[in-house]
Amino acid sequence: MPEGRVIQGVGGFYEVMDLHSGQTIAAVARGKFKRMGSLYVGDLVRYEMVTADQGVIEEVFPRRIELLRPTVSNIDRIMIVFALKNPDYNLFLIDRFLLFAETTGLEILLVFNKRDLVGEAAVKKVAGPYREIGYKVIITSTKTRQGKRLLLQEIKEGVTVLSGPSGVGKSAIMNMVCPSITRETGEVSKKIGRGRHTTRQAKLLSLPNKAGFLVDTPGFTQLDLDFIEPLELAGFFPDFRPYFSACRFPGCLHKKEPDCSVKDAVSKGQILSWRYEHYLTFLEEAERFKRLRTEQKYRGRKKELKQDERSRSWGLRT
Ligand SMILES: Nc1nc2c(ncn2[C@@H]2O[C@H](COP(=O)(O)OP(=O)(O)OP(=O)(O)O)[C@@H](O)[C@H]2O)c(=O)[nH]1
Ligand SMILES: [Mg+2]
Ligand SMILES: [Zn+2]
Repeated sequence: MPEGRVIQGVGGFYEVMDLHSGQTIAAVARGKFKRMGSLYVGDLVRYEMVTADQGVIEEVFPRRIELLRPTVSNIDRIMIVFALKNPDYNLFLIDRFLLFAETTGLEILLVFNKRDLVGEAAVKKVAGPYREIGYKVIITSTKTRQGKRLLLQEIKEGVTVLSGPSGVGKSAIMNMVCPSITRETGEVSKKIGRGRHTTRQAKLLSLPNKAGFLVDTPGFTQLDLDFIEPLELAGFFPDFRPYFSACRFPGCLHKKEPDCSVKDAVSKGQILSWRYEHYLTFLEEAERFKRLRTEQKYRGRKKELKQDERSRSWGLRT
């Protein structure tokens, strides 16, 4: 039975790309998957053709990883996009996106776009520290097409999720690397007949080589740190990792503890002080959620309290 990847799904109709030929077909799901939401974009499936141009999805392979907002499965890489200018980047927000990306364990690509709007010094100022930490950084401009080849090289295989604040150029970057976007959207619309309602759904866009896929998403901006254990937080800062094993206390949170080698590295300039300050802010947030979790009444009213906590933390974050 042929195998494919779900590219898009709207109201029980799916677009599936055959893993072997790269051809896309329209398909419906077998009874057991009919319930909305039981198939994800990104799912790897077995299907059968029932007519010349209509398939039926018979089986779904186990998912490697699921992203829930929006629902996408089997992601390989997270690409975080910020603009060098207009809108100006914000180091705290970059670190927050990086933190969420780190918790997934996926490969991370950091892209600074709108290179045409700034000089060399401005690029170095932000790209330098992140490269030093060890992140893969690519500088792009969709106006001059700078960085296009390097970027394509990095994303040529697997599924890449684009994430980043509004207005940084995510859609422009997708257009730059996938010039066929509009054509593909047109094809999908014809096949499943509901094209105009698809824009808010997650959708995989295939690169010209049909081996790499992109998903546009507003990303993690509204996520809370409620799933991160305070003690695990420092592990998501690759620049802290060389130091913690030398802290005096095994449960060191690198906050006020004596003989903390992370704090020591900060004072010697081996860890950037703003990275450490952001860590402390995230730590506070993670600790607040941990306290909430341990409060008994939190269990019964998990949702309401989360909502409440979210509105309070907005105020603190600015
Ligand atoms: N100067 C310059 N402008 C760019 C570049 N890339 C994108 N833009 C412009 O920035 C604006 C926002 O680009 P989008 O691609 O819509 O940004 P986005 O990240 O998709 O935004 P959302 O969809 O709101 O999340 C548009 O006016 C683009 O023309 C670039 O490299 N240089
Ligand atoms: Mg966009
Ligand atoms: Zn420590």
